[in-house]
Amino acid sequence: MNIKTVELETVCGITSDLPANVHPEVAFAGRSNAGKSSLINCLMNRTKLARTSSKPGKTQTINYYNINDQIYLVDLPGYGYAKTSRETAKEWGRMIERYLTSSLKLAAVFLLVDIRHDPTEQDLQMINYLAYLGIETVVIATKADKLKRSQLPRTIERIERFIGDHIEIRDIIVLPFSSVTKQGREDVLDMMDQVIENEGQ
Ligand SMILES: Nc1nc2c(ncn2[C@@H]2O[C@H](COP(=O)(O)OP(=O)(O)O)[C@@H](O)[C@H]2O)c(=O)[nH]1
Ligand SMILES: [Mg+2]
Repeated sequence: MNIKTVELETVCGITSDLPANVHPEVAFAGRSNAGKSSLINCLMNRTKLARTSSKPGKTQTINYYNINDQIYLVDLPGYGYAKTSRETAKEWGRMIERYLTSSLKLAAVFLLVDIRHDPTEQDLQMINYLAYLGIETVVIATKADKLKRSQLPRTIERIERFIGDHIEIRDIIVLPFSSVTKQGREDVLDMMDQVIENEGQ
């Protein structure tokens, strides 16, 4: 898809009502520091749309970006930040749960993991929960530029196997991505196109 217009249309805090959007939504989730803000900026061809940070755990809102008046890119708060208090973590859980269970227009979730590490316990829980809710899920392995190209296929396979070994999910797709080289950018945009197309049927 071609990005013509992007507008941060809605920002939801812990107690805000979620918007009743007419366009389909794709949501991006993952642990803090996985590279979510960088990926969103890369997809949108902006440098400072979503705030990137070396200090994780800041964003505690759900941000809705309206793209071309066709689809919403939904930026979910990152989880798993070590310094987050238990209370904040609980609030985060409730917020995500509310989003995932009540968003009528949610079409797919992209779950980001750092390609250099095995998915965490929380990543696995998230994948399991999404499967339980019947939400289409694609795992994005970020920071692919940190590996040698020759290591990529093996690493992607390893992550797929790791997920398969830990939870009973069939055919989970793991897509390599880099916001530095833009590898995987077209793949994600194509999947968003597919969501728009399916919506029109
Ligand atoms: N080399 C490399 N670094 C990345 C990539 N994506 C994110 N980073 C770095 O990882 C850190 C966290 O990125 P950020 O997008 O803020 O992660 P978020 O917390 O998930 O939103 C920052 O220092 C980024 O520069 C990538 O594709 N390649
Ligand atoms: Mg971020």
